[in-house]
Amino acid sequence: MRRLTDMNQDGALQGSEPDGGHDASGREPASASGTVLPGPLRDGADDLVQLIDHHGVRHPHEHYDELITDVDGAALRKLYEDMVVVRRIDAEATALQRQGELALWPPLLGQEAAQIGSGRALREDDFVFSSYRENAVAYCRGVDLTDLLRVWRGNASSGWDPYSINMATPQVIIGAQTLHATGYAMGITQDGADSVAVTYFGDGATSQGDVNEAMVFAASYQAPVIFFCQNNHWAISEPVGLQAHVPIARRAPGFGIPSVRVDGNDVLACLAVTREALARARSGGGPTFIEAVTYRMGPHTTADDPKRYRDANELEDWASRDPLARLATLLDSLGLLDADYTDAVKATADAIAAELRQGCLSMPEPEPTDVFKHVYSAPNSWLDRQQDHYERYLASFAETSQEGSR
Ligand SMILES: Cc1ncc(C[n+]2csc(CCOP(=O)(O)OP(=O)(O)O)c2C)c(N)n1
Ligand SMILES: [Mg+2]
Repeated sequence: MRRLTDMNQDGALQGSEPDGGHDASGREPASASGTVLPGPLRDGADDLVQLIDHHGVRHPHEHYDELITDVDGAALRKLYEDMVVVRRIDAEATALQRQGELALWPPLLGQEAAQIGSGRALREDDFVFSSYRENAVAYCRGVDLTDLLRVWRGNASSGWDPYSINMATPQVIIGAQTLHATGYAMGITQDGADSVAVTYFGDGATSQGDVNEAMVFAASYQAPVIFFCQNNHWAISEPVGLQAHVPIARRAPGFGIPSVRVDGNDVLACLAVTREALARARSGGGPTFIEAVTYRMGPHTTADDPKRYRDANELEDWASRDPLARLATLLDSLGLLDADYTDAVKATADAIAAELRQGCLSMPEPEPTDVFKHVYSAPNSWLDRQQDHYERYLASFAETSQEGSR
């Protein structure tokens, strides 16, 4: 796997790439002229859209700049604050798991820009269908912090009412949510609405039949759905290059879906490409596939130890492309990162983390029969019989203990 140190100053890889340039840097091989130019969306686009490079330098873009003209200094600061907060939420939840308060947690460390940039582009009436790692997207949707943890504490089968924040509860069956999103998007068309379904999934998920079937339907019906793939370079312990010999974004045009490859550690670029895809979907232009090239800096979940399968150098390389650090550098260069501001952001993040912890520790224990709730939306006699049987079974313990105490 190619290291970032193999790149020239422009970020272009030196030499040829045996796997079609699908390396850990997320960059394409240099073109004949030796440069890689980020370009506007086009079918099969392989160029990486980047507006803020990993040194924190803002690069003008002839196509995408017009989509973010409203992002002034205050808005950039807001994006930075969001990313600090979600990183803090992630760290707190990881700590809660280590302390035995959560059974499991899937960290998003490193993927903050992809999730905040896209999440902040959405309208309230858009609908998100995600996997388990999109906790920053849930934060953008306004999820109750305690709800975020319910499932991971083993306290509930699902965390929240999807219609309360227009986001389905996380899907653990890899890729299944892309079908749900496509079906929902087909419904949007039938309703004559202009909202959009956005589905998040990983690089690994793109090898699932569900994702491919979803793309066939989305293209056939020109459904208003965005396929937002976070290529974090790993599917648990399998590197992306194993299953994708060409950049993942190149697959979508084969289904008739335009695609774009974006620097997933650049929050501004993620915001811009998502806005473009939303505008296309709202205006009847159908689906878009976004590949956000990012990196999972932590373990797959807290049950995983990535040291067993990945090179420490790779992590180090990606740490130098950290999404928060580059935005901090940009803000600093604009004179927008003084100590008062960073202290205030830290205080906000700490307060939210404290709220998260408090919500976790004070969550009431569920009743055993809660497991029967929300299985069906309407009464079901078969389920009622099972619940009745289970209640009598539980009651038998009370009778036994009373007999024992006589
Ligand atoms: C249908 C299905 N197959 C396998 C699994 C086991 N599994 C859980 S996570 C995962 C890897 C997913 O990788 P990716 O799509 O890249 O998402 P990431 O975890 O990197 O965010 C697998 C194979 C599953 N949950 N569902
Ligand atoms: Mg992955």
